[in-house]
Amino acid sequence: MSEISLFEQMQNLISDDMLASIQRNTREFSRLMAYYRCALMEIETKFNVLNEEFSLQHDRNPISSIKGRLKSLPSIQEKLRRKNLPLSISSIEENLNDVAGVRVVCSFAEDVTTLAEALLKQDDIALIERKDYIAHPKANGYRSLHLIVSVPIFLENEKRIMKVEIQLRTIAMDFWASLEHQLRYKKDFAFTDDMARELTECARISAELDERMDALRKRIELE
Ligand code: 0O2
Repeated sequence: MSEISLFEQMQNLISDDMLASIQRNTREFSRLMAYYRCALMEIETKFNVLNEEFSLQHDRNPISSIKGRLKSLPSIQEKLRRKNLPLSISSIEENLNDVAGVRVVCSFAEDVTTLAEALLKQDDIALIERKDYIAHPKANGYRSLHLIVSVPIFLENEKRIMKVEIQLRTIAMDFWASLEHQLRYKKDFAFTDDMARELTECARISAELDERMDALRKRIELE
């Protein structure tokens, strides 16, 4: 008896119409992700340019690292389901603000504000939403400045406006958020209240560290 591959078995089960629809959606999804990748490149370049200019003027880099990421298909599906939104290509574009995300880790707390203001002044950038978790940290101590912006990308025959989520934070804020994320998602482990309190206390210490480092920077720059 000849062996039949899993793909052939699926093809036998799925109607031609359904197969064509899956292929069409896959193509459209890949195209949308390519547009988001272009938007990430635009935003990353803008921050690289600001970093370059700032380092010429002030003799130091305000940005420690810039990292872009695209949300994975399972995370997109999970978020749409959780929010009771339709699972479609147009729904992704209309309803999700964080398919493309850029994390900008800054040296000092003041750099976060300076960079955010410099970006928002640019005439091709529009601010959609601002969440200031630095002025108003989350209950667990999480701090970062989140901006949802729109940015144009220029394709061969069209201009598209894409949404990007930008998270700006200091090295200390990033250190806390990365470790908190690792601990929170540790498999088969329930966080106790005591551990949550300890993490919030660590966030307070990291905020104090930022304040002291910023004060030190100001003293050095005034000398
Ligand atoms: P990933 O993979 O990091 O992107 P919304 O998009 O507004 O519907 P939400 O949750 O209100 O959803 O957005 P918010 O508060 O702006 O936070 C979104 C992102 O901020 C999260 O992305 C995290 O990256 C980060 N974040 C928010 N709160 C915390 C926190 O308490 N700890 C840490 N470590 N990070 C946080 P996702 O969705 O988790 O995924």
